[in-house]
Amino acid sequence: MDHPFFESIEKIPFLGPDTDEPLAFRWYDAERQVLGRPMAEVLRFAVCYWHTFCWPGDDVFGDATFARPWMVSDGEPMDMARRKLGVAFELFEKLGVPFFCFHDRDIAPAGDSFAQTCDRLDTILDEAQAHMERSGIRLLWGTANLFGHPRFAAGAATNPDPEVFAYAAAQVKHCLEATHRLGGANYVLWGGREGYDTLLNTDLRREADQLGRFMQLVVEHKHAIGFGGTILIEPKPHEPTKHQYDRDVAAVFAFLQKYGLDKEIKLNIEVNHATLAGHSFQHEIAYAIANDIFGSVDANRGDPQNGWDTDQFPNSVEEMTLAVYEIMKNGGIGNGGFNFDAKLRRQSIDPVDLFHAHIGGMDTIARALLCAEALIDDNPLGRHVDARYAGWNESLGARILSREESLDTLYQRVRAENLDPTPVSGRQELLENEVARRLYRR
Ligand code: XUL
Ligand code: CO
Repeated sequence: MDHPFFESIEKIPFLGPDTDEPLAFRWYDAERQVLGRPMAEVLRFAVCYWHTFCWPGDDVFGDATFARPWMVSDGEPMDMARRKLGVAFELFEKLGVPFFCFHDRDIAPAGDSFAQTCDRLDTILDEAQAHMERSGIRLLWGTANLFGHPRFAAGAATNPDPEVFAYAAAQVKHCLEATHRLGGANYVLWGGREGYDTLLNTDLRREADQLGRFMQLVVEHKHAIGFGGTILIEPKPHEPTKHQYDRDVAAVFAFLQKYGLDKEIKLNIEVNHATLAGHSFQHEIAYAIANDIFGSVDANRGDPQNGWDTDQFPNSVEEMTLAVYEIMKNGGIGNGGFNFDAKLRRQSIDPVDLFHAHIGGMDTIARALLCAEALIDDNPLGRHVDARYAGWNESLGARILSREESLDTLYQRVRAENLDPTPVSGRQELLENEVARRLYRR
């Protein structure tokens, strides 16, 4: 059929910032050394199967707009999955991304029974594995779709019916093992419908315990099969449910601690989910790092005027720089990566639009990385922060933290020494200028 599908498109070259060629990278130069390593290794880009190959361009008001040959309505489902797989690897290879991600239902169709559904996934994943071996492209994460089928309408792990919990558990066991077989670096759990629509029919305490037990089962099984990757939860405040339990990084951290999982599970942080929760992306990254639960990134952004998950490709170097700075100054992306869990706009109907979208997203993040590198090398923010908190390394601060002081001794000291601390400037505007002058460096 369609091999190559993107017929007129060659492998995307790096041509540098001055090129007029639209199908080229201006900033993403896989080999360029940044922070002591090649950019490709520092960023670990991934393309997602879901939006890129499975979303047909429909919305609640209108039909599919993308004419993709693997989405024809009378097609045999396994043939369609194979077509999609071939085109997917063509895109990954032409973009030169090192990783991809999938939901089980994105990559292989459901069957008539649970057993057939599992067999179909295994069959397609065997073929995916052959593509991976041939191309060297690796799996950043796998995940199970526990939200699309009507059986999950009232949640998966948090469903009032334990049989739905059992079904979800069986699906995750199978998908986790498949991810392990493919050498996946992580396994993601996004609580698609783990939340509520109305408290009138919801037992919050019970649902939290169900979700806690579910996550414990996943972690126990990870260890039982020897999966060395990281289990990641992806927070989101709402959509599809009115209130999702994994609301934001702070909510997930509290949940993990309550169920004894904070050393076992880390977070996959999505830009659009952060902003929907009323946070900046930088905040969510920094909060996760500060609590040792940062794992990976879904780099898709929202629209500042829209209050829903628009899943757009990143295009703000400024927003990305601050988040990439947080990540890089704290040791980097580690086992995670920058995944584009992003959608084209519905009118972007041409196959080439998939390239424009990913090139723009990769260039935005690559450029942000260069700005972050300058902020790390020159260290204007770090120096200011160190100086700002210096008192905590010295006698009084150190004594407070090491429990040598009580309320009473502090009272005596303030009284005896007549302490009268002087306010100091936070220098916010200066620091904003320090960031601004390093943006858009070459
Ligand atoms: C949904 C979302 C998912 C997760 C994986 O908003 O982001 O694609 O990344 O299930
Ligand atoms: Co996501």
